[in-house]
Amino acid sequence: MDNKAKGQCFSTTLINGDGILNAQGLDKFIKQVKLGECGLSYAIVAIMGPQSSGKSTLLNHLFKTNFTEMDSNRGRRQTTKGIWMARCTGITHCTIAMDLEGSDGSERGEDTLFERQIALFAIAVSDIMLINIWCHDIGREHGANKPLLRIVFQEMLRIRGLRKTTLMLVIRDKSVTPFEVLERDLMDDMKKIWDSVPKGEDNKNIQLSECFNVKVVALSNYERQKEEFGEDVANMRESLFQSIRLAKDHVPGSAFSLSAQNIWELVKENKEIDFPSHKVMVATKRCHEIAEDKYSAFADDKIWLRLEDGGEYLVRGFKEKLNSLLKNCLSSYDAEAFCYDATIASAERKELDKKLMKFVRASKLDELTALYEKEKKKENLKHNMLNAARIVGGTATAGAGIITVAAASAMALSPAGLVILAGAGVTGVVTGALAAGVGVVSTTRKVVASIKNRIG
Ligand SMILES: Nc1nc2c(ncn2[C@@H]2O[C@H](COP(=O)(O)OP(=O)(O)O)[C@@H](O)[C@H]2O)c(=O)[nH]1
Ligand SMILES: [Mg+2]
Repeated sequence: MDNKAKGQCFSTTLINGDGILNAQGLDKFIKQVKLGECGLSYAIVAIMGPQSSGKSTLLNHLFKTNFTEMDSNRGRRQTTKGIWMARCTGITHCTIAMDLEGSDGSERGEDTLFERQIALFAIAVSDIMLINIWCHDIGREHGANKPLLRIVFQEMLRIRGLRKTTLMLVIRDKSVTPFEVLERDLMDDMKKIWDSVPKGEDNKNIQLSECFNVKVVALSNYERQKEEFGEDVANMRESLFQSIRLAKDHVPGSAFSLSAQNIWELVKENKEIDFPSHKVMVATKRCHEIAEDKYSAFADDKIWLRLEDGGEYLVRGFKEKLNSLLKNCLSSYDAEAFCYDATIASAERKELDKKLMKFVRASKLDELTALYEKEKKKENLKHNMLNAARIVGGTATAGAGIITVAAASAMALSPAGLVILAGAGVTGVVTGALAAGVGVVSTTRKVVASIKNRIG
């Protein structure tokens, strides 16, 4: 694999060998692969199977990932601990591969708890599960695939309301036995295991086909038949593409981190995973977070801050600018929240809209009121001076013109707490500095009225 492709995989530990989920690494990974921007258009593919059965090798060949493969010269020791993940680079559709710790590694002895936990987690978060099965194990009473499939079925049945997951059984080191025969024998094995798994009252009659879309593929031996292996992998990739493209019934990409962390917590605490309520929890939390982000972005927006500053900028198309800022804020919320539950997303949108209105009202109108009052004081001062001059001299002259103050300006408090000008009127010929002062006041008055119009 070239270095560029390697760099683009961003492979990272998701859950380490001690069962700790790497939340920081996960968030970083999600940013790097831009999963948050994918909405529902992405797929998670996980692989399980015996240790050293070529899981990492297969993922790397399928998706140009860079998972660590065992070096056969150094003995068949466990290489992948816990769960690793990487972005698949050999495919346009956003696809994340998860490489799981081998299912029969001698390092953990007889203890299958961790194996069960990572299996349950992988089933809950992934769209497609690949399961490595040694060809020579098919049909054998004590084949290595049996305990693994049993675990997968048992754990699957513990999830309430789970969407159907694609289960692709990958026969490794296929023999000369025709594929149809291998497939039939494997399906028979599966059926026996499924029937023997305790299902509880709720799931008593549930069929394997109701939980999984089962597919079977067979691959040549990677070490001895490299060329055939390559061809088989290419065919497998084609068949996977279809399932990858159809995968949609999962949480949106921007909720993947939250969802994975919550599921892993439930798994570790041995609590039930109820998929529909999990989705509601995720939608509620994420829509709220998105709304908070958009709200802060609005308050920090450069244009908004310039509007808030007032000044010359304020008086030029204030209403249009404010409207377009508010519209952008809500549409950028919609762009992120559209893939969540519609009722939850729209309730949160209403809250955001209300909050924005409150914010604009509180900050902007106070500012404008203060500006207005400042200008008003200036005007009053001039007015008083002119009035005094009129009293003294009958008619006051200022510069080139004659000024007549027809009515004193009055202030009134509207129900919304907004100071508005009531019955103000300045008539006459105004010149010089006085003209500028009155101009600002009247423009400010118009702006206040227009905002009031928009948000009142
Ligand atoms: N027999 C066989 N060996 C394989 C195959 N694919 C990979 N290997 C070898 O098996 C060893 C373990 O491979 P690795 O991908 O690390 O296995 P993992 O532990 O399942 O991830 C390596 O030496 C690989 O070269 C295969 O299809 N058949
Ligand atoms: Mg591996």
